Amino acid sequence: MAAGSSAASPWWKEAVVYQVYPRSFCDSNGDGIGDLRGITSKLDYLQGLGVDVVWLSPVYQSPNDDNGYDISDYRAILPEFGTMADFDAMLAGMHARGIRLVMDLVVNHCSDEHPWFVQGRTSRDNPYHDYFLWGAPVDRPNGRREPNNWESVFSGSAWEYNAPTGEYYLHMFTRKQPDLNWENPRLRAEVYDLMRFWLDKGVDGFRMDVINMISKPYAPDGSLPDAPVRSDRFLQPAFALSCNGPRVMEFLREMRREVLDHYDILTVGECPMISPRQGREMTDPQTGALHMVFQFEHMDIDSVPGHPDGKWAMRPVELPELKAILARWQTDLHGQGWNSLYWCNHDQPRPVSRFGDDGGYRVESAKMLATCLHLMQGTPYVYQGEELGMVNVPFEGIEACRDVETLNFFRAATTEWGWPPDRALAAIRAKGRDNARVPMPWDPAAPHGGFTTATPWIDAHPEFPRINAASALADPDSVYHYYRRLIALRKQHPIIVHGRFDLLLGDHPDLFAYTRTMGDECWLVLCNFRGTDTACDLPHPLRTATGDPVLCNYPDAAGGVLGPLTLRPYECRVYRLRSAQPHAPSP
Ligand code: TEU
Ligand code: CA
Repeated sequence: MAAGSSAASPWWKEAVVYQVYPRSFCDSNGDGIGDLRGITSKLDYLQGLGVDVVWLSPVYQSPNDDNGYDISDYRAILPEFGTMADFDAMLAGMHARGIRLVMDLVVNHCSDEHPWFVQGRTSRDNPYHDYFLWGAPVDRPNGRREPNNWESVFSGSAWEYNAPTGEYYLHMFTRKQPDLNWENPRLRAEVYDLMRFWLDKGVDGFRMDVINMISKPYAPDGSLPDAPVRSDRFLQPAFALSCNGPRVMEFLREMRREVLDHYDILTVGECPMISPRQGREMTDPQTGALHMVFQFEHMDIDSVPGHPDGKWAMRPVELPELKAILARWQTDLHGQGWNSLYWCNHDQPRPVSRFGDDGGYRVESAKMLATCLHLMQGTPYVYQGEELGMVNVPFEGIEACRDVETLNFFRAATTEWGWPPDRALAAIRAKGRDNARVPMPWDPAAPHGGFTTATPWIDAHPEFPRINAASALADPDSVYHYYRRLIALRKQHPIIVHGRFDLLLGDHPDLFAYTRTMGDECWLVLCNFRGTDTACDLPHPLRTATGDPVLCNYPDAAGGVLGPLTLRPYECRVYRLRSAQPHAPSP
């Protein structure tokens, strides 16, 4: 367990978090579905990696319309995953190894099978009716009767008609995920109570699902206004409109007063569309609400901004834009808030395929991406399989996919947007969430990579004989052992946690270079994001500085005068400078 809390440096600033997607991590009972006992059986693997915290995606009772992000009982374990006793054993096993557990708190919405909704939808007088967001039908010339033109994040209308009360209910995600009404103090009290249930069991914090969506953008008359019209379709994207509403900070400060401040925990809010300024406000230790946020600016970098087809309208990644985004989050929060650091999670494609090279330089680019991320200031998150350098999946057809967002997109794109199926499938191979949800590969020689002895709920990655944990553990030069060394560095060198970040060569199209400075110590991080040799002409005075290599993803980096450097394909180098350099302003 990382060092205990202290005002100077609380444990969650020094920790590295590993995200487990339980459905795909390890199946212990041969039903093809990952489970809690499977996780417990792999705790030594996680301890060996050196991670301090596990973020566990939802394991609560759920009909699994959105793989557990649709909760029907917040205080019960989904039987497919095991029992509460299995959960308690897993938690005890983590704590015994010095690993903390952060649970996934999904309270922007619940399942339509939650008793709150089952009862609340029966009548407008039901005490649970006001736990949800309702809208009256509207008569329009085009025949559409939804209360407004909002499109769900998962395609289709964000409204579903409820016959018993003759009105529509809002669901920003699937129709089986009705949004909760946070304007209702009774609902908020229910949420705080369920949070205490898990914290009193010894859970060490929460990752809060789309938590900046809990305050809706009501108009003065109490209605939810139409989303801006961006195309000739009736439905218009409302994701941005429904994020960062007027009472988000008020609600979260109340949550902090009522619950969070009473426990020594880690809190991280998933906040799509949040800006660095809003991130600083959210994570300000005095006036904020959460320790850190998952921002999405770098995750939206290969999507066409404001396009009606959302993330599926893709554009190439421009490295200067990526660097500017990450650098801004570093500088805007330094000394005032705190960053999470991530390249992927269960919603994102594999970073090696997205930002590196999933061909000949897979290993080098996986190590380079890890170095670039983990040596910035913030709490790093490793998503299961990232430490193996896993790559996207060459899905052969839509029938190989399971994710509701993907299946809804494929249907909308091919039946309403006029996309040829092959174009939709190509987008799914690049950006689909199932890329990160195929089973963890444990064993090259076992069926399904050793994830299960049954048929898995989703096919194992075809590359598992080559890319798997057992092979990685046996290879000292594997991505796994590189992550292990990188994570260990964080524990040995305070500059990684506390040092100031300064971007170098901001306009360089191929290099991501920065320094970290703390007192008279200065580290230089150089990352080549290209599959070719790249000249690295450092700005004065760094060009005449001398440095000692701390870490490199090629075997032969040497120290000495840095001078003009050439970085090999996807090469990264970390130097500790022998004398602190007044930071050379990046051109
Ligand atoms: O994700 C919200 C969210 O922003 C994602 O919809 C993401 O932007 C998109 O899927 C990118 O492809 C959270 C959870 O992480 C996700 O798994 C859930 O499906 C969603 O909320 C609803 O709970
Ligand atoms: Ca199982």
